[in-house]
Amino acid sequence: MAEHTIGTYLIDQLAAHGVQHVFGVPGDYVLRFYQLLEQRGLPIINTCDEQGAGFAADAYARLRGLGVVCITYGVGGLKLTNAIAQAFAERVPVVVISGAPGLGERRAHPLLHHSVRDATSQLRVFEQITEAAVVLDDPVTAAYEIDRALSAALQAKRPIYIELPRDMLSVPAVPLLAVDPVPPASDPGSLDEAVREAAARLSAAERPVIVAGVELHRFGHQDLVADLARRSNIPVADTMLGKSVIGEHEPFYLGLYQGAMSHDEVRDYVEGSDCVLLLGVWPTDVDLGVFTARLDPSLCIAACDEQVSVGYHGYARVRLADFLIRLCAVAFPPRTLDGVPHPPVPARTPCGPDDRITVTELYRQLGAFLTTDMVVIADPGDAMFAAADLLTGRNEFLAPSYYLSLGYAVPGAVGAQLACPALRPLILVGDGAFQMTGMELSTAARFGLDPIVIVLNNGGYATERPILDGTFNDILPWRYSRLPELLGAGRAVAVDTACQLEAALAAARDRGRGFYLLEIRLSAGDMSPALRRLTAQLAAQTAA
Ligand SMILES: Cc1ncc(C[n+]2csc(CCOP(=O)(O)OP(=O)(O)O)c2C)c(N)n1
Ligand SMILES: [Mg+2]
Repeated sequence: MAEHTIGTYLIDQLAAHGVQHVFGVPGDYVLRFYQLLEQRGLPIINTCDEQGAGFAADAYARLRGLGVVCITYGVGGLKLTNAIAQAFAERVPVVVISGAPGLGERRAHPLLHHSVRDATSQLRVFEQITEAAVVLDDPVTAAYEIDRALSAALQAKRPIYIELPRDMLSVPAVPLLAVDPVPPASDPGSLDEAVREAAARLSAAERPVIVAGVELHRFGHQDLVADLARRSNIPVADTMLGKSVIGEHEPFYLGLYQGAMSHDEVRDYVEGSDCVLLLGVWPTDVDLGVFTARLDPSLCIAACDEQVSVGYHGYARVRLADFLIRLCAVAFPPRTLDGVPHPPVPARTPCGPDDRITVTELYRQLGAFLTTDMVVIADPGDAMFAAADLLTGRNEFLAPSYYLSLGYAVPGAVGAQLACPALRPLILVGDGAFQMTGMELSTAARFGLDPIVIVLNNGGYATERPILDGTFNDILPWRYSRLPELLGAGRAVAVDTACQLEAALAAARDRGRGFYLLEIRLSAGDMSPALRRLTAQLAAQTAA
């Protein structure tokens, strides 16, 4: 085996896990590692800001299985914490590599730039928001620690933190032990019993339904759930966080379930079912329609990463994959999908040349515009909530719909297009969110990417106005469509009417000219019915 330094070992392990890009902003504690990354063929996508790099690495990981962000100490690392907290909350395996002061210089001069309290401050912050946090300060254990941390990220689908003191970069590494990446197996007895009881209930049910959740995506079980739906003819609803787990054009697709915020037909079907199979669903407030979901636990089968419950019976140590594989082999009684509702395709309302663009019309046109070579990336706000009705394909919708950090979509699109160059990003972003990280369009331009960017300009924080309004929900009205002039790249257009939108979307199909930004100038107070329903619930909660 060729001799490795700690730096080369780390880089080669990342490449071995399919990583082809690293996102970040350099600083003196990490510059030599950046040089080494380039020398070993891992290009660096340097973003305008570290948070942008974190979101880009997150989207890259959602599509490819692992993402990497590399930053300098303190000023860089601590700016990443929001993005990494989101990755932890939503189970996305992102590797954070932070350069750090060398061990030698720490001994000589404790007051080194970018330090906070002491040499462990940043490490302790990341321990809270990662699955494993390691410092490569010992040549004997460094390679082992790298393997152990990477294996933790891949198994738990959560971020990890690797701190690299700059004087350890070129120290020889000793690959000692292979870390066994085999995931814990299901308990055979528990698995048998869980499958038997679940299969009996699903077979006996008159109107069973599957609700597909986020873990199916994170653990790569999309084929299994589609297979189960096809074999059993049990219809499938998805959740906002699980949107993109299944193709929403499939014949067995019922619609998006979100408690009382769902369309009536979907809510009635799911809540009227006598056996609801919840696969990888997290009962978050957003996915349960701010806890308006009415699911009788005695009629539910819930399967997550490591346990299954059937009604009130719990089965420990049952892996979701094993449970699904076994369910796919069950001979269910024949059923048809007759009578199962399908999501309505919004009708085209004839519009005159001067008809003002509305959120409803925007999403109707986007529904007709979307093709299977696009990935929709939505920021929290009406951009994301209105997208509930947008039918997307498998792996073609990304949104942080649990942790809900604004500013995800533009940098996320940079990561997504680099992860899957065959997919063109369609970014849905509010004006407030755009003002947070929209400058990452500069990164998209620099690296030759061509997202379509839909900025919903509604004069500020529309999501918050129905909850509690004040001048704090206003923002400076930027001229978003002037951005190409500033960046010297891309195209943009301001859209006031439905007809202008049709023309702009037709022009957006033309590729090869960088990003295309559509500034959608909405009337004050215009919002999607989905957001109206959500904010009514949130307002009631805030007032309570
Ligand atoms: C980073 C971050 N800061 C603050 C919030 C709280 N917040 C939730 S929605 C919202 C308004 C978003 O405004 P905009 O992006 O314009 O979308 P709109 O609500 O207008 O659809 C804010 C500030 C958040 N979710 N994330
Ligand atoms: Mg807004």
